Amino acid sequence: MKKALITGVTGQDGSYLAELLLEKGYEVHGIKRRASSFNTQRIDHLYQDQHENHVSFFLHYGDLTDSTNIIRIIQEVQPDEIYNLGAMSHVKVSFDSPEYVANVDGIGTLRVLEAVRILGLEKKTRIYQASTSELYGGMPENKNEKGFYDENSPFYPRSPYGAAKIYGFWITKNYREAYNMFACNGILFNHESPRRGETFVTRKITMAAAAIALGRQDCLYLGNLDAIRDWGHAKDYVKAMWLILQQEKPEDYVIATGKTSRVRDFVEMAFGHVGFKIRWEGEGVNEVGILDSIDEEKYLAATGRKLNVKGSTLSVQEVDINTESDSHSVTLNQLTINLNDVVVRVDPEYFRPTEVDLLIGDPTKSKTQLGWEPEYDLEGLVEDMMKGDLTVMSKII
Ligand code: NDP
Ligand code: GDR
Repeated sequence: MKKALITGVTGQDGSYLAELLLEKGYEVHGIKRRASSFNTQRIDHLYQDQHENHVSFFLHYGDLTDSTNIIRIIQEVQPDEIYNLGAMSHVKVSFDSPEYVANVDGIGTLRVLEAVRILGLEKKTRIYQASTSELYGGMPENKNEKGFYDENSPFYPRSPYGAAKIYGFWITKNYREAYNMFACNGILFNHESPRRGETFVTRKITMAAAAIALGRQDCLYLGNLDAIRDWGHAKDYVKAMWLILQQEKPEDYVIATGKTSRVRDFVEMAFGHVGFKIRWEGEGVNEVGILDSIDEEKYLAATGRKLNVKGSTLSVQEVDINTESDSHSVTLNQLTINLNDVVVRVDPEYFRPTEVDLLIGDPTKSKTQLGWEPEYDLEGLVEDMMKGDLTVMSKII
């Protein structure tokens, strides 16, 4: 039975990767941070009672800022594969805590590599480093002749996060060359899912579209509507991580879809899932997204609720039956949504001091060498996220 250690196991990718490796018959160990409230929601379904026989999923308390802890866990586990996914991964937040990001995302990578070397596991343990398209910084002149970023494109990070991750990238490559370690970078472009952190733009949009459609929120505030990203599904991307460590030779790979969309396109698709058509008006910080029309059949199919239309007011009647109180109360909620209401506004608070305008990756090497093929396209991704968030929002009263 192969053993894998995942840093960042409680995050979006860590949870999908743990599922994948358990399915493949691995013994999976994950590092979680001590927090004052629960932070294991994404992996709770994988929990196994440690007193049972044949346990294959283990969690260890730890932190990438703590070398002794990293060394001890790696010594204890003796992993065949380490996936270093732990990071402060929010680009905008990295401008607020640049030193911390350098410590976790940059030096944290060194701590993992150095632990493997100190413990003499260079020949045994393969290491995957979660590198990122943020390394390219969206510099137009650095794209290849086909107009994509690939494994040979120069880097130009545009945030403390990107600057920390570039150290992680190079130190991984250096340990591979200096000590003959099987250490690889996956340069992954944006990937999302129903488990995506709630402050990343896609999840923020799908949560708000679901909440607005159910009458639980009035308006979504966003930053740069014209940022362009290459969005894939996290479930597909963790498969690439695994494939990278199964190759004969350690190499770096770009993982991307090769297709782009703007933030505003994602907004239109998410609202489109519930039958809402958005009309954009105004310019710059004054631009707004207005609810232009509603396709009632799509709304019914997505939400299971029927709209009552009266002029430009659409209402949904909901019945909440509260069986927890002694009186078993029944409440009728009248939710109203008005056509021509502003449902999206720009808030400059979400602008970044330096922005990455456009990212598009060239997946040729990963498709030909790894045989990697994503299953989800953008429509499938949006559908999966909207279904997830409509379920979540339907439960909130
Ligand atoms: P998440 O933000 O969802 O998860 C990050 C994980 O790192 C969480 O488990 C978090 O723990 C953990 N973590 C944070 N700080 C520390 C620390 N000091 N010590 C140990 N663990 C820590 O990120 P994703 O799952 O989306 O991304 C996984 C990795 O891939 C990250 O390194 C990210 O930078 C990188 N990446 C992500 C891309 C994407 O589009 N998703 C694209 C390219 C790269 P906790 O739950 O306690 O906060
Ligand atoms: P990104 O993802 O910075 O690409 O980093 P994010 O979803 O945060 O932003 C994507 C783009 O959308 C614009 N944007 C907004 N972003 C957020 N978060 N909130 C908003 O309200 C908003 N409005 C517009 C941003 O300006 C940006 O251009 C993600 C992370 O997962 C990194 O860890 C990873 O390395 C990269 O993807 C690849």
